[in-house]
Amino acid sequence: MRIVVLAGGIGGARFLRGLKAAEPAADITVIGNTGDDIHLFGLKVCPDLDTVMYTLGGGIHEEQGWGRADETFAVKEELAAYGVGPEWFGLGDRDFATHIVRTQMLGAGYPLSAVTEALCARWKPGVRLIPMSDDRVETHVLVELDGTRKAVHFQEYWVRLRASVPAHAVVPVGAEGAKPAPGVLEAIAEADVILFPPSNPVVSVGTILAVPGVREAIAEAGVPVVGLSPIIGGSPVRGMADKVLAAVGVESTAAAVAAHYGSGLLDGWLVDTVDAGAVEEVEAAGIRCRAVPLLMADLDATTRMAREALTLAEEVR
Ligand code: GDP
Ligand code: FO1
Ligand code: CA
Repeated sequence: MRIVVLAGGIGGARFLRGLKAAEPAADITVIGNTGDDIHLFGLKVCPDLDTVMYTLGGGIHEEQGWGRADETFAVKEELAAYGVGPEWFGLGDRDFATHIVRTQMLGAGYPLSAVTEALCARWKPGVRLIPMSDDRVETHVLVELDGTRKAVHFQEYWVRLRASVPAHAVVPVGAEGAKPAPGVLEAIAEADVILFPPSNPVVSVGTILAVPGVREAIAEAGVPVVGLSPIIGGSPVRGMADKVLAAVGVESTAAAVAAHYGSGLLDGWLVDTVDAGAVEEVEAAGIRCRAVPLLMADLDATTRMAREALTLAEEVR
């Protein structure tokens, strides 16, 4: 079975672990969000690609969900001693090596998709990880700071400001002119099923869908498209997805996120059992819906979620 997954960072990566366990023989292609990417200290950092790569490759800091296990911060401390920041972004020594290799290869002329493949040769994530585009796309957030509106990089909004200031818009800068990376449209066209993991609907899956051609390819693939809600009981399980949903005018409920994707894109939607009351509303909107436990508490629970998503895909096929 060929499965395509549109993934952000932690939510996508953890779900993929369950999917691999549920379908060990499946051929899984992950289309990764690169709107979170940021240039720091002259290096290109791809948080969501790295989170997927480290999580599936066994290098992730498990509790934190991003960055490397057994990390140290000597380089960051030395940079700070020179007065060089940003001090608010925690790049560790082990992680730095990844960004150095990536930046060196990009400088030598390799596209990000080839660089990602090279990095994955070390981590062996057991999936094919492709960035959504080789072109630069950077999510910016229009915020209100000290009474004035200003666009800041998504990482500044998320990590430095902790999404605590009003956000008026989320803009994937560069997306309109970006081309899907080699293999993205092909994987979608050849998929047997397409899954939206419980990733951020705005700044993860939404950004991937903003690359021209991706949404159309999914709609035209003619195969089941099934998503899992990252919102349980009216709140994100972790992070501040409610803030970016509000910025695009979407309520933080499992049903509203399904409606945001829409029946033109989604065939099936899983909500958590606490949101069983939303099933009728989602189905009335033309999306098949089931309520099942959606907390990725451990690998077993996550594996069951992946099985439920594939079962729902068979039902709507
Ligand atoms: P990020 O790039 O690291 O923010 O990760 P993603 O975009 O892939 O996923 C973030 C989303 O994952 C958040 O909105 C969370 O609500 C959701 N999430 C995290 N853990 C869980 C979980 O156990 N169950 C569900 N249903 N969603 C989760
Ligand atoms: N998230 C944080 O909340 N604080 C950090 O200092 C931080 C550093 C960081 C470094 C590398 C990396 O790959 C990810 C990192 N993240 C950090 C996570 C990440 O940037 C964001 O939480 C996600 O992209 C949100 O979607
Ligand atoms: Ca992210």
